[in-house]
Amino acid sequence: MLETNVSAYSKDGFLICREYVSPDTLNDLTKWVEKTLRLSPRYEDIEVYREDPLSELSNIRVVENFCDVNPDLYSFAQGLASFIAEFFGEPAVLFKDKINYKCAGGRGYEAHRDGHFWWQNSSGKRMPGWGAYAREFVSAALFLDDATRENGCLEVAKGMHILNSADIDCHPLSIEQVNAMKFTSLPVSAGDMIVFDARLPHRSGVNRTNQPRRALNFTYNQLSEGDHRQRYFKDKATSIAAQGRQKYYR
Ligand SMILES: O=C(O)CCC(=O)C(=O)O
Repeated sequence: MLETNVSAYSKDGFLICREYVSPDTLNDLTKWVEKTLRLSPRYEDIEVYREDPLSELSNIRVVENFCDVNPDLYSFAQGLASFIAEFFGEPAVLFKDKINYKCAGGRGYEAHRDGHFWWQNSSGKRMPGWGAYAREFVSAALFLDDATRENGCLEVAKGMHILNSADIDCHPLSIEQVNAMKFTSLPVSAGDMIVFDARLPHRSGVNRTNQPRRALNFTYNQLSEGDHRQRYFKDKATSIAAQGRQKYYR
């Protein structure tokens, strides 16, 4: 990868990789994602979050932890790790696998930094978001459909991934912080990928079209800080069991 891309990523907190996959690969990924959604009721480790967290009948919003039952998507994610390694400057390992299935009419996401929340471990101890596992995370959102302003493309606060003293620990963003930020919409085409620092504030709007806007999201940490994927999903399930599903754990 070009050095200029890595330095733009370091400065802005994100990088758009246009046409990251070929139309054939895009086709395969879309098929594998649809297969995962069909398979999900059969595997209790796959986490399915719905538009209405309290109704099993409402539309799927997010599906997580599917790589173990979908070897095709797992091997894609592992291949992507060597690309992501260039942003870390050292080997990367998969931390989290997620499908954002923004269905027609699907809700958006309020401004947030990924991994910035508190959760409870099995002993009831309050834990600091993703900081409990590693220091840095890079996420790749690979779009299976065009993402437009109308269907709720990603919006980012450019350059705001560099934390200052107001960004205490892993507290979620305050309303004052969000109001002081300028968000830029990032419309992209199917097959494009947005790589971003987990600390980059981002949000997205409602899908106001009659088609889903699907994206595959893979998050990585530096391999030198350990492989935490299994433990992360296990902890998350424990924390949800204790605190309920209404709260969304990114
Ligand atoms: O896919 C989107 O619209 C945004 C998703 C997001 O912000 C997240 O999953 O943290």
